[in-house]
Amino acid sequence: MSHELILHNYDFSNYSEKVRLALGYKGLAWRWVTVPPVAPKPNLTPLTGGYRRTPVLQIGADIYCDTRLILAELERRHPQPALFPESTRSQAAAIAYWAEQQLFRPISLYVSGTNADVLPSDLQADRSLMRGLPVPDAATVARAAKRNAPAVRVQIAMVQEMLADGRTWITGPDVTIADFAVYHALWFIGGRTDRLQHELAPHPHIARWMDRMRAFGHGQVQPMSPEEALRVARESAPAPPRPSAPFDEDPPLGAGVRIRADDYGRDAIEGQLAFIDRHEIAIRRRDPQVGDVAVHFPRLGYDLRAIER
Ligand SMILES: N[C@@H](CCC(=O)N[C@@H](CS)C(=O)NCC(=O)O)C(=O)O
Repeated sequence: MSHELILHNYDFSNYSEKVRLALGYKGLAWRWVTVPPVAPKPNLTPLTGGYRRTPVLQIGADIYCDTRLILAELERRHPQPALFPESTRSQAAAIAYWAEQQLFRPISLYVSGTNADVLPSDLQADRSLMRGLPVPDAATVARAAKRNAPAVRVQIAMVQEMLADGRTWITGPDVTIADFAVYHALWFIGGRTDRLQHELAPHPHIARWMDRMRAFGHGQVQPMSPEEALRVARESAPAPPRPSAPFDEDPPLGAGVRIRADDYGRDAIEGQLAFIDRHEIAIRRRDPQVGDVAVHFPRLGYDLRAIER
C-alpha cells in the first residue's frame, strides 16, 4: 500500500501553492498530479466522489479535500516543524478564515479581471457556473476587477500593519497556518503577471515576510500521471478510521450521508459516514474505477446530512 503524498493540483492555483509551501516547510517528498483548472475532472472525481475544487491530497485510498484539512493531516503525520503551535492556534485559525473568506475574493476578482488575457479562456465561465452565477462578458469582468481594487488595497494595508512591529510571522515568533493563508492570497497577485505588483510595492514588511515564506520552497517533488494516481487508489485500501467523537446531532456512523461545501463548488458527495470528530468528517464510498476510498473533509465549512437510501 502506498503512503506517498500525492497532490492533485495545477500551477496557478493559489490554494495549491498554500499546500506546496507547507510541504516545503515540513521538508516532505511528494508527487505532483496535474488536474485541469476547470470542470470536468474525469481523473479526479472517481477519487473524490464529485468534489471538484483544487487541491486534493491523496494518500493511498484516503482522499483529503480542502486545504484546511490537508494542512491538519500533514501535521498529524509529520508534526515537526509545527503548523499549529498551541499558543496561537485559535488566533491563527481566525486570521486564516479572514484571509480566505474576506481578503481572497476581491483579490481573485481584481487579478482575474486584470489578467484575463493570460488565463484559460474558459476560466471565467467555469468559475461563474461553479458559484451558480451567470457567465459574465469581458466588460463585466473588467468592471468587477475595478470595483474590487479598493477592498484589496485596504486589506493589504491591514497585513502590513500586522507585520509593522517587525515580527517574523503573522502571529509573532512562530509560523502558523495564518502565514500560509495570507501568503497564498497575496501570491495570487503576482502569480501570473506583475501587472498588479504596484499594490504590494508600498509595503516593505510584506515584501520581507513574503521572501521568508517563499524560502520554504516546495519540498522534493516528482511528477505522477493521473492514471498512476488512480492505480495507487485501486491497489490500496483506506486506512482504518480512528475512533470517532461525534456530537449528539451528528448522523450515526455507517449512515448514508451527503456532504457538500457550504460556500461554492457545492457538488454533493455521497457515501457512508466512516469517521467524525470536532474537526473532520470522513465518508466511505465505492467507485467502479478505484474501489473503496475514504474521502475526508473539514467539519467547518461543509454541510453534512443523512440521506434516505
Ligand atoms: N476551501 C477550499 C478552497 C479551494 C479553492 O477554491 N480552490 C480553487 C483553486 S485555487 C478552486 O477550486 N477552483 C476551482 C477548481 O480548481 O476547480 C480549500 O481551502 O481547499
